[in-house]
Amino acid sequence: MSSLSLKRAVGIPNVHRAYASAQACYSEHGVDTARALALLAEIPVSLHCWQGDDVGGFEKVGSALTGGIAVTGNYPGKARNPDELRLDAKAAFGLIPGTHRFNLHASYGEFGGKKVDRNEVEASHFQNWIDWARANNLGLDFNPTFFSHPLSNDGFTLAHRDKSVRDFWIEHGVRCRTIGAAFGKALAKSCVTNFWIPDGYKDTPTDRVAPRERLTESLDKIFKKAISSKLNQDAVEPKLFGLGSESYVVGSHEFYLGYALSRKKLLCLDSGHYHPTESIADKISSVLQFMPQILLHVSRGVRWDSDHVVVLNDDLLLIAREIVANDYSKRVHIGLDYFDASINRIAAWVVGTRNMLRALLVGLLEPPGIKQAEREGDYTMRLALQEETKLLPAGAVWDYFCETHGVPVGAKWLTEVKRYERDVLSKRS
Ligand code: RNT
Ligand code: ZN
Repeated sequence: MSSLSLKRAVGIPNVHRAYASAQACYSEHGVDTARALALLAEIPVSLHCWQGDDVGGFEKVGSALTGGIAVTGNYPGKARNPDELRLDAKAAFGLIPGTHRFNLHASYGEFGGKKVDRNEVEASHFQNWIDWARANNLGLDFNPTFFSHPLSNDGFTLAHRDKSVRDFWIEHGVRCRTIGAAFGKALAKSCVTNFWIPDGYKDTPTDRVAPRERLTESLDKIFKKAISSKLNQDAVEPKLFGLGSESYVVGSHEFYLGYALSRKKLLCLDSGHYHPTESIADKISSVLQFMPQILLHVSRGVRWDSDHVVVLNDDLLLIAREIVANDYSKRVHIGLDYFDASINRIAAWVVGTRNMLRALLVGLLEPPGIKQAEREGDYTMRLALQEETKLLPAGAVWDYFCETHGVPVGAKWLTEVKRYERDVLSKRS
């Protein structure tokens, strides 16, 4: 159980009764619920800091979000400084069962009122985050910030035609890996540092090659220094398009697939970064044939890469199922990546993370008869069992997991969020 103070032991007899009955039911289907729960408790999810303040960061007040990503909504009470963000994140962690991680962007450093540019960031600017993570038993992940900056305003960073601009961003990348390694060392939990850049063209380019050559060269410079994977692991994140890069993205899927394979990096699969009917669930077992580990950015696109809060839909269930059914949980780092400013931001964290965990649980509770049917070529049986499984009492097992991990069962967590909103968030101007 996490040490986070908001977690408290609750004793609800109904939860135990319902669990006992669910346990018996799953057991008839050959599923050991206790084993599923033990495995679920071991899977960390990395909560993204940027849901807490609409991808704002703390470099300067009111800096515009650029890079072709967008947050919509104006719900009151967003975190205005690192202390508030930590308080909010802690409130969210207190409503989420298990031991997890927190994912920072470089723009969330603490610079003591001084102007520290991206090519000057260092681990000391994240000391408060390290101390907080240690105190709350959290691992930290990291991301260089290649957007919301004057030197990214024309849509290019590491692939920029101007060498001095590239050099600025290369230095940022180099420093961010060092910061990631410092996280890993301080917390004795390896950090995943994920590289996403916005570079691309709104309209049809003539030269698709040169920017990709420049990106390869820049990345190679960033990754030149070997860093122990015990401290830091690098990931690279492809994308299909962004706002303002509709026609050409330098770091496309094929670009980074090749880069990750040839340079032994983690590939980051973001569920919003593909064609709308293309699911990253199917990509997991494909790329893991050829690389040891990957990172996921679990998100939800609605009509486009809109980064809606993750809900328990088929997409999510499939992604989670692929991870647990194939025993990939040590090879797939699960991060969340969405940002909704139209609802309570703590609730957004809690809903998305609880859904991620619920989806993993549903995968862990899959009756072995389904695989068996497929092995025997009985696809009628496979389909029938897949459908029957959908209404097995996974909810009772989930409630029991929440209860035994000292977090609210069912929608009761919302009462805590409402109280926090009244006592804390509503006081923010
Ligand atoms: C953008 C990428 C990237 C960002 C974060 C904030 O399309 O998904 O991961 O969302 O870095
Ligand atoms: Zn992403």
